[in-house]
Amino acid sequence: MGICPIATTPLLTDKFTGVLRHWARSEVPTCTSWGAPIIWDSTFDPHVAKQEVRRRNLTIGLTVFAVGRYLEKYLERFLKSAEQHFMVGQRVVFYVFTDRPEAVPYMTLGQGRLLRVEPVQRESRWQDVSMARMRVLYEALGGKLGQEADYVFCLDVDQRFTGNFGPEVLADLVAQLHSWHYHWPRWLLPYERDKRSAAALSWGEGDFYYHAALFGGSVAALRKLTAHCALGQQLDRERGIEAVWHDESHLNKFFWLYKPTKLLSPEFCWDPKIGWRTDIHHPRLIWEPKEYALVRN
Ligand code: 2GW
Ligand code: MN
Repeated sequence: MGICPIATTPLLTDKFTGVLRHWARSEVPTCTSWGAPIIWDSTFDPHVAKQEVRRRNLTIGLTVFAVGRYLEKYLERFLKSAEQHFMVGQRVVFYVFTDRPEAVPYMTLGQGRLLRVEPVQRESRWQDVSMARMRVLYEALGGKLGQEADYVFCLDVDQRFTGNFGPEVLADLVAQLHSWHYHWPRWLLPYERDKRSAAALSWGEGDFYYHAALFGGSVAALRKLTAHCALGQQLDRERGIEAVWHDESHLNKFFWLYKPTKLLSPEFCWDPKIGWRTDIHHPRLIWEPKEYALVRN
């Protein structure tokens, strides 16, 4: 983290973003109250980040879960788009967690890029598929993935890259602003409010509402994040309760306690159903349409 003394006029940011060109996007917040950059289209120089990755010879991991019907429905398009747009020209390791390794589509990958398929159990409730990710990721980060990669991004599979998604997004702890909630006043944000839950935030707590469809950071930071969320979920389960937005509620609690060092604007995970917005210039990753009738039980 660099210096960002005044919330609205960051002077310096981290090594991956270069000098944040906050003046290029004066209509949107480009810095949090704790000094983390919020990156928007045209506020960063992609070359600075590329040089930093080369200099440190970094490997970037991308994890995705494709369990049950989500494999046929989303995985191939997700991976193809990632190969086209995610960390182009960098060393990348894709980790696909699935209950059917043999059904993972064959992919031709660029130089320095590889795909690993890791078997996972199939959970009977969909909420458990989503929540089990934290525990599985915690273990993977403590194993081969954690040894291979320096920085890791953990994504939902029901989305697709539509533009360059490069190393400017890297930082120790990266959070994604939720595209449906970034304009809302804090009291309307859908945090877990039940005090019995480990994910609970009281009124007045919470900075932003973050989307669990994309988070990232260094291996050490993500070990802490996934441990915290997996433990919170476990405690809730023992009490017979479940947070309103499952793993996302626990993630939001974690980011309240441990502030992310970089935030990505909703351009980095946009829902096209929202329609046209003046502050969304260049969506780089978009949600795929949902067909709940088909995929949810
Ligand atoms: C999930 C819900 C209903 C039916 C199936 C599944 C499902 C999810 C599945 O059958 N197979 C599977 O691999 N998944 C994985 O879990 C997949 O990677 C998917 O992207 C992820 C999260 O489920 P998803 O994308 O259906 O949930 P969303 O888009 O409503 O996600 C938000 O809220 C979730 C918690 O309810 C998570 O926090 C998620 O990260 C958020 O984006
Ligand atoms: Mn999703």
